[in-house]
Amino acid sequence: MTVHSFQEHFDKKIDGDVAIEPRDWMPDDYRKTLIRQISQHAHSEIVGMLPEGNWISRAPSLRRKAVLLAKVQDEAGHGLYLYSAAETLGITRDELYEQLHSGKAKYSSIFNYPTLTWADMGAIGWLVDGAAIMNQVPLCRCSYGPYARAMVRVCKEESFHQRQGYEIMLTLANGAPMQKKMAQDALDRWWWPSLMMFGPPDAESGNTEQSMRWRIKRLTNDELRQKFIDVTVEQANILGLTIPDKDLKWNEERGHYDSGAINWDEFWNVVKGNGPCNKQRLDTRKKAWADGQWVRDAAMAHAEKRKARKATAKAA
Ligand code: BYC
Repeated sequence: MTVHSFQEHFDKKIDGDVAIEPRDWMPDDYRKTLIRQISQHAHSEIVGMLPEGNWISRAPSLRRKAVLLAKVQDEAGHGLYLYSAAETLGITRDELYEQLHSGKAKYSSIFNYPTLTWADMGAIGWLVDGAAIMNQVPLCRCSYGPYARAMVRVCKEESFHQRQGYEIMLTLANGAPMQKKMAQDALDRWWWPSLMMFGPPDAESGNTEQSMRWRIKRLTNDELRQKFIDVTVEQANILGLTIPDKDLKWNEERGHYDSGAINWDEFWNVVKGNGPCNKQRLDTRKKAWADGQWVRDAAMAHAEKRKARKATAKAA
């Protein structure tokens, strides 16, 4: 087959919604885009463990601690599926970690904000995992098979995470005035960064158009953001909390909520590494990697020894 006919075959599969699998021919740019998106997604899961991990030892009850611990462990699992999916595209795990540690690879802006109170665990589950689900459900139909399949399980777990966050918010919002105040304060701090998670507006998104054509992305950044706003406003009403946007208003004609302007300068500043916790998050990841060196060395030594023992036994 010529490159031209490989391309034609690939295009046909994309147009016919047939999954692309690791051994199939694919254009270089498709491969690169997938490595970029899947690895950023994997890094986000792993870095995303840090703001919540910060509260495991301070959870207000044994039940809350067990639930939060399970959630944070799930995020590690998501990172591992996603790193494995990225590896099927011909990049190694070491290269992926190197890109994270050197600052070359991005991870979600949301995880560069601090978790100041227990209510932040509620707000993260409700809003951050809620936004993640909105973004990831369409990714279950992504054209790349391994990524789409990983997303199915990730989404099931994220929906448990979203509920646990909402339940924390519900408890606080119906608790003492001080607890309700904490919940409102968390919503005030996490609302806008959650909207930024969906990425820049469509007009400024360099990757959306091509990713939609390749059926990697099924909905645009703005479409997903709007869907998230529409469902979340109703959830805030049930909590009796106020979304910190004075321009938020139901638009009968559009059948959607209109909302105020997002501070995109803040978003790009965080993406460029200047958010409140960027340095702390990366330093923590790099330290964890360095501290784990002896484990990797021991595992390699063990594997070498086994290999040598097997070779001796075979020779005997
Ligand atoms: N933060 O052209 P665009 C989770 C970058 S983890 C930082 O629209 P694209 C969870 C973007 O990479 C949630 N950077 O890009 C874990 C691009 O730069 P490059 C993570 C961002 O890829 C633990 C540039 O801006 N979810 O759920 O078409 C606990 C222009 O953007 C961000 C995923 O990763 C951002 N928010 O669309 C709880 C989902 N947004 O790469 C929860 C998978 C944009 O050209 N990823 N940028 O240098 C996606 O769906 C897409 O990659 C995005 C961006 C919608 C995020």
